[in-house]
Amino acid sequence: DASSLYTVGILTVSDTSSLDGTKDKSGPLLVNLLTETKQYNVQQKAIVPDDIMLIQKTIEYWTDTLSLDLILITGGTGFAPRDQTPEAVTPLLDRLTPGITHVLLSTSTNVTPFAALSRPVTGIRKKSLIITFPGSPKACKENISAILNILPHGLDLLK
Ligand code: MTE
Ligand code: CU1
Repeated sequence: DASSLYTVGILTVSDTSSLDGTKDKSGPLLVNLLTETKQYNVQQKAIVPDDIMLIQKTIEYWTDTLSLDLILITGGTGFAPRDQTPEAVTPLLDRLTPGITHVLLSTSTNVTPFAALSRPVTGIRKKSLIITFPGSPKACKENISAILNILPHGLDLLK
């Protein structure tokens, strides 16, 4: 039943998608990939522009008030001046999870050397695991595939 599923929030960070939600392909893709495992209940979905305060407000609500098990964030991890997802997420983390960050980067650079140009941040705030992905659907699919097997055990340890 739904109460045994891990609760999830999916946050898309993109100036473009925040103005026109139909432009967001990565958020819905992540929802589908998680839902089809039948282990996750995506309770929250949101799109915000590349704005540190709006990113942080959303994460704080999902962690501190809703206590979601898992928060996936897509977009804003690159080098462009507006890419500031890592800077928004990092100060909110109680504990870093460098092993997950390592898996994201090592598997991704096997696919494309350009993966070195994303700046993933992963960690724990209160009881929530927070993971950032790049903005493209391709990168999101590669990243979630790389950690899907280890996620449930990690989430169980957080309870
Ligand atoms: N990671 C994976 N797994 N696959 C990819 O195709 N693209 C890279 C990188 N990470 C990519 C990837 C490229 S080309 C860039 S510029 C950054 O992610 C973009 O990150 P952003 O969309 O969060 O700004
Ligand atoms: Cu790129």
